[in-house]
Amino acid sequence: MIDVIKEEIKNYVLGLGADDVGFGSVSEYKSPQSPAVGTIFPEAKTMIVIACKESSTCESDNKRIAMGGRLDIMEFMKSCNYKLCRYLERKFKFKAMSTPVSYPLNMAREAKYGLVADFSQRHAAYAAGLGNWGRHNLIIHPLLGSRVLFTTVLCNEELPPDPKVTEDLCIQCNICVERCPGHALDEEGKTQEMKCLKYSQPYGIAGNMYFWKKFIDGTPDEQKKMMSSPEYMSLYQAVIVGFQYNCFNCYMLCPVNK
Ligand code: B12
Ligand code: SF4
Ligand code: SF4
Repeated sequence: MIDVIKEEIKNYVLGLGADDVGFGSVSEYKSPQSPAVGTIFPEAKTMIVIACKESSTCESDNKRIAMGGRLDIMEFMKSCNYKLCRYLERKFKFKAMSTPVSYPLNMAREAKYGLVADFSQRHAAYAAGLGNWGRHNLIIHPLLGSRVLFTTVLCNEELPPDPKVTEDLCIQCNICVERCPGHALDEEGKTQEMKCLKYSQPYGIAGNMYFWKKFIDGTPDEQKKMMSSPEYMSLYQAVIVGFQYNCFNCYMLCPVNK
């Protein structure tokens, strides 16, 4: 019976248009930095992880267009989360909670000011058999490759987990390392976040702080100029729209099942 329910859920998620779905046991979620799942949802037993392949929009040299594609996929995944939660609650009377694809993030010092998520989608994807880590510290899906995002719905029912992907999917071509403009991947097994952020989010929090520090130190004339600069307008746009990614290289250039 439980296998039939799992199959029904799987078909429902694929019917929404997602590329893949995996089931993982909460006891197999082993994120070294994010808090325990029990602090989010004490009765959680199963992680239903959704995988969606990003379209070729991320290849555009026009980074606003590339980012628009990212916003499309995030909207879509958020809608999958909500629909799946309601489906589980309505149809099976499970209790379900969704986790963010990206933000909101914990901006406290212990979460490195937004660098450690309340729920790590990569560790969930690994536990749910949707892939394993490549040299770029991202999850490579066996069929969808690296260019894929994950999001998770937690539920209080024990559903049989899918087997983990154990084979090494990374072909060690080193493209991700060589094409990282910030040299953020030079050290194996670790992304140097600040080096990545400088290139991937020039109008993120660090750019914002840098701008305002310069503003505070400026003369009234300099301040006036700064208020009408493209930097200020871009920071304003980022505040309205959310993070604006300016680099997708490691994610988009990985040749595995591109
Ligand atoms: C904060 C964050 C960032 C930060 C910090 C990155 C980081 N070091 O984790 C910054 C802004 C730098 C960033 C950059 C990017 N991010 Co980001 N990010 C997140 C976010 C919101 C939280 C990640 C987190 O909690 N990190 C802290 C913890 C988990 O990291 P950790 O414990 O140190 O884990 C490391 C080790 O486990 C290590 N590791 C390496 N090898 C191995 C092997 C094994 C066996 C194990 C167990 C672990 C392991 O990998 C991890 C990273 O260093 C997630 C969404 C989410 N909620 O999960 C997206 C997420 C990780 N980002 C994603 C993407 C795509 C990107 C970018 C490509 C940006 C872009 N343009 O899209 C770059 C890629 C950078 C890179 N190569 O690492 C995707 C990755 C999808 C995938 N295929 O794996 C995610 C999962 C979003 C999503 N919902 O799909 N990101
Ligand atoms: S997103 Fe860009 S800057 Fe960040 S690690 Fe990947 S290639 Fe480097
Ligand atoms: S680009 Fe090459 S080295 Fe980097 S993760 Fe992909 S296969 Fe591995």
